[in-house]
Amino acid sequence: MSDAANTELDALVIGAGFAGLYQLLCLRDRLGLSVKVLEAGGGVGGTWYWNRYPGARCDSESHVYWYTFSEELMREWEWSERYPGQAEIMRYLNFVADKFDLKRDIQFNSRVTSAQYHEATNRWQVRTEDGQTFIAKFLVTAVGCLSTANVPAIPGLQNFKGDWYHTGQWPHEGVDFTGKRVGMIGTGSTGIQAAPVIAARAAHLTVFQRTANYSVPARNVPLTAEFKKYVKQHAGDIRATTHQTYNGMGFKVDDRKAVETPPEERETIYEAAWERGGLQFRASFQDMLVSKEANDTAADFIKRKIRSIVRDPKTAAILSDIDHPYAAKRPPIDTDYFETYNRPNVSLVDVRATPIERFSAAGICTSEAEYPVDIIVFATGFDAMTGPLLRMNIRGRGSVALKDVWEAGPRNYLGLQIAGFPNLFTITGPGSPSVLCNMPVAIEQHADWITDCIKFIRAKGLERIEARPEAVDRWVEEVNDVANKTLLPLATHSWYLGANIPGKPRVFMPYAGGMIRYREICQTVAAQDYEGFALS
Ligand code: N01
Repeated sequence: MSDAANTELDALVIGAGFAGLYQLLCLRDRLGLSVKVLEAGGGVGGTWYWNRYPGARCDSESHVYWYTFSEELMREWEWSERYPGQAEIMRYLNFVADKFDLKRDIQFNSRVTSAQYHEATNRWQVRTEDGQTFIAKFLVTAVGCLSTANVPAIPGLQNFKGDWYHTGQWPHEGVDFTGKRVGMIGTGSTGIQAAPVIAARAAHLTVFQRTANYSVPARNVPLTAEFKKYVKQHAGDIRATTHQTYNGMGFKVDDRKAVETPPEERETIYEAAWERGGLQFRASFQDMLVSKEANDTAADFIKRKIRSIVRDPKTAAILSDIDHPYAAKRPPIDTDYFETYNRPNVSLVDVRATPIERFSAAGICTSEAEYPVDIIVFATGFDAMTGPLLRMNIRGRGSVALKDVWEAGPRNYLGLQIAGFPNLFTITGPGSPSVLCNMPVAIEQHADWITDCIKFIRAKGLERIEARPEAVDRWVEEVNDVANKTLLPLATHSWYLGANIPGKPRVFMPYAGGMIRYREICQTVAAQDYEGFALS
C-alpha cells in the first residue's frame, strides 16, 4: 500500500452510470459517508457513454427510463421523444450529476484493474490502471451488465486495411460512412438499431447475420406537450406503476392467455400491439414466455410480418428463419430495420450457412466469398454480466480470486453479495433481475437496499457483512428454478446464458422471477436482520 495516492474512504463505488451516480448520492448525502467513484470513461453515463453507435436509443420508454427518487427531478426534466436517444440520455445523466453536485466525487479516466480484500484490516484495496490505490471499507460495483465488448476472435483482423469499430466502444467524434462500403457483423438489438442509420449514409451495407432475430417496430415519436404535462403531473403514479409491474416497465402484462384466445381475435391483438410498437408487444398475453404453444403464435405473427415487409424472398427467408422462442433472447425493437433490406444498397449474408472464416486486407471472408469493405462494424455484443466483474481481478478472503469462485458460473446471494467477499456489493449483478427489468428501476432498488444495509451495519456498531454459503446455494437454486419455469433458457445461444462467449459457462444469469417478487424477497431479508448474511 505504498502508492502515492493512498486514499482511505468509507465506500468506493466503481462506475458512474445510472447505478454509480445514484449510489454515490445515497451513501454520501443520505448516510454522510466519505465516498469516491472511479470511472473508466471520461464522463458520466456508463453504457451510454460508450455506446454511441448510429441509432443508439433506449428500448424503455422515456417516462420510465429515469430516476424516480426525486419527484422534483421528475418534474424538472423533460424528455423529447417516446424512447430516449443516446445523446439525450447523456444530457439527462449530466443534468442529474450537476444538480446533485456528484462530479466532485467522481474520478474519471480511472479504470480499476484490481480489488483485494484484506482480512486483518477489513478493508478493500483498489488499484487503477494508472497505479493509484484506494482503501475503502465498503466496495460497490456499479459496472453495468453490458460493458465488456466482445470482438470475436476471428483470424486476420490485424491484416484488414480499412477501419473497424465495436459498437460498444464507439469513437466520440463519430464515424463518417459517406460513400463507404460497410460490413456489419451481428443482428442483436444493436445491429438492428444501427443498420438503418448506417445504410442511409453508406455506399453499401452488407449485414452478416448468424442467428436470425425477431424485432418489433419501436414507433418512436416526439412527445406531445400534453403527454409531457401528464408525466409532470403524475410523477408519483408513474413511479408506483413501475414498482407494480413484473419487469419495472410502465405497462402491465395482460391477463389473457394466447392459447385460450380464438385465432382471429389473437391476430387482432397482435396487429394492434405491432401498430402500437415497443416492448409492450410481449405483454399481449400472459402465457407468452411460459408456454411454447402460446409463444409460437407470437413467433409466427412476427415471421409473417418480416416476410410481408422484405421484398426479396431469399432475404426474407433468411431473416425469418428464427430458431428460438420470441423474447427468449432479449427482444429488439427497431425503426425500419426489415424495411432497410429493401434498399438497393443493402445486402444480407447468412453466416450460419457460410461462416465467417477470416478477415483479409480487403474485407470479410466467409466459407463462400470475400466481401470487400472499407469499414467493419462489430455489433457483436458483450461478455455480459460476469465479464465486467471478472476483468477487474477481484480477490476476497484469503486472496481467493472471483474468477476461480465463479469458474462454473456466477454464484451469489440476491445478486448482491458473494460468499468470501465481505463488504462487497454488486449492483445489477448476475442473479438479480437487472437485464430482464427496466434498468433504472432495478438500480434504484439495489442502491436503496445497499444504503439501508450499510446504515444498519453502522447503527449496530458492526464492521462486516458477508453472504453465507448456504444462502448462496439457496439463491442459485431459486435463480435456476424461476428461469426453468420460463422459455428463456430455450434460446441456447443467448448472452443471458453466456453462450455468446466461447468457453464461458452456460448458466442462466439474470433473475427471471420478476422485480416484484425480487423486491419482496430483499425486503424480507432486510426485515429479518439480513437473514442469510453473516454480520460481525
Ligand atoms: O449484442 P447481442 P447487442 N460471428 O449479443 C452476433 C442491450 N441493448 O449489442 O446470435 C457472427 O444481442 C450474434 O450472433 P448470435 C440489450 O439488452 C439494448 O446487439 O450469437 N456473428 C448476434 O447477432 C441487448 O440484448 C438496446 O448467433 C456474431 C450479435 O452478434 C444487449 O444490449 C440497444 C459473432 C450480438 O448480439 C446486447 O445487444 C442495444 C461471430 N463470431 C443493446 N459473435 C436498447 O435499449 C457475435 N455475433 C434498444
